[in-house]
Amino acid sequence: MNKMFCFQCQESAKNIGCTIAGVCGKTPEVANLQDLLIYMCKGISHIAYRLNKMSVKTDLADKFVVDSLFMTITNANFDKDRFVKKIKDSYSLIDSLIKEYANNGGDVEQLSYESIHYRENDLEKMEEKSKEVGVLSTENEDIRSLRELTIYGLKGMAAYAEHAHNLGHHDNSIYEFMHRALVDTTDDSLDANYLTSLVLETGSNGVKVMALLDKANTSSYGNPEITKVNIGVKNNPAILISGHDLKDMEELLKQTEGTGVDVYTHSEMLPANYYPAFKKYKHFVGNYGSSWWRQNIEFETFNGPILFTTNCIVPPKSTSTYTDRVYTTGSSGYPGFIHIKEREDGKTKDFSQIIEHAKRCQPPTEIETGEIIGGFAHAQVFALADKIIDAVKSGAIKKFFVMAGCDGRMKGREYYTEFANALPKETVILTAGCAKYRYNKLPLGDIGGIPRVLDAGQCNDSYSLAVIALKLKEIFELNDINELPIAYNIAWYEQKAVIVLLALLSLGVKNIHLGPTLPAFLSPNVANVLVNNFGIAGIKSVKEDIEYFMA
Ligand code: FSO
Ligand code: SF4
Repeated sequence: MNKMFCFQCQESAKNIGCTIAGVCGKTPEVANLQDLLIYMCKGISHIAYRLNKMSVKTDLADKFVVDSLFMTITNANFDKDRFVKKIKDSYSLIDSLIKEYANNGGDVEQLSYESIHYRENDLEKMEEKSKEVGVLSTENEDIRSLRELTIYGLKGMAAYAEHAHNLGHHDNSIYEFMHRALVDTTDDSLDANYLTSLVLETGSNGVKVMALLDKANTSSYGNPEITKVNIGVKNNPAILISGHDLKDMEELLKQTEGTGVDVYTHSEMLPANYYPAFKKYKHFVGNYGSSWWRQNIEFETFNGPILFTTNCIVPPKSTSTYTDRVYTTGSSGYPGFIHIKEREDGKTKDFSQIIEHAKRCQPPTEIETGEIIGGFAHAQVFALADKIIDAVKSGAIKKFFVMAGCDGRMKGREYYTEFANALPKETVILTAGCAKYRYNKLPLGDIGGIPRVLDAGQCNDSYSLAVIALKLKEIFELNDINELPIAYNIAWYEQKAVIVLLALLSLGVKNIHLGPTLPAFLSPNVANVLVNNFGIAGIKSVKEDIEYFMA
């Protein structure tokens, strides 16, 4: 008997599913509570969807579902207590939604989805229930595959919607879609054809949410610009900030100014260095270390406190000495790490505890020196458009390789470093997400001043890469985005990469190669649909793939 079942990320055990404990470190208890929380969200969405159809706004339900989906993303939250609380909070939210539905003339008898009436507080019973309602409760493997593919896309959407929300940017149509899609995943009358179109619709809503977040980020902090980011250290105590939330970044920089405490980014927060609004802070030193999975090593030598604003958290080892220096905020959490509370209406988060902690710590130990270059989001690339177009026309650039997505600890990911190294000199890598750490420190040079690795930013900034592709299509007067000299060799890990992939598919991008392994949640039939209709493929050897792409 399985203790749990999860197959949402690229590390899922044997590429089938984690059944004893998560390869990520998630305990069966937490995995099961996550399943139960998703089940509660489906109930909430059943009511919110009906209210939305009556043109009634459902702000609390929207926020609840977005937070919950985000909390269940791989490596975001390992804290059992937070899930128990969230599940119990759903009961009162559902009660108020039922009331509102009745007040608007809705027929409460119609609210038959089971979780709407679930009110258990006993932990053991909650765990038992979770086993009935998890992923495997859908028996048909193709329907299960399409439902989960939709839900993982929604999880990615939720992450980006939450960051946009934190910056005051909303789009109700996105929340409405999320409610409807969750309801659709519970409807046994919907067949594989319908669910396939739902998957694509999830992709087009993914484009929408990434555009919203792009607007939120750039209107708040300016357009990312070409930046040389210091990877060495200074001699002051410091805070390391990781994850993706730029509002947290802003508030931390403001609160640390003038305190003698420096700030460094880790992993996916590196692109914060590219924003004009953050570059002005003298105590914002640069980036420390590399991608998320190296944190067990890099946090040791950082010496100061670390703030997680989102995933990816790696459980500390029993020998780790940094455990008491780690803080989480937002959707992230880990038992034993201190959690910084949410903003109260109109106020900022209070990071004073971390700042005081930093003052008691040694400055970071230097692990490398030098600079990395980034900041090639759409506005910056458009500013260089003439140069790039000339290089393409003269043959100096023969092909662009979109190598966005995620990094991970699997040995097979060395492929991406080898691939980048082996690419012909007339190629340029367009990257976003933590995947970049596999090649952003390689001496790959430039083509007439254009670096051979152009980093657009975080995984959500894959949107920038799509905008760039669409612009090139227009400039070269092509009918089809697939006629561009762009190849897609994408590394995936968790559910934000799923929404990025679905977004690209919805934009008509074909022949995306996905590695290091294809998702375990794709049933053979669903994988075939993706192969036949979109040319999705896995990766082979570096040599074979380069020959294929350059042919
Ligand atoms: Fe990476 Fe983790 Fe940004 Fe993900 S740090 S793996 S796709 O959370 O979100 O790229
Ligand atoms: Fe396994 Fe990934 Fe799920 Fe963790 S998130 S339990 S590694 S499939």
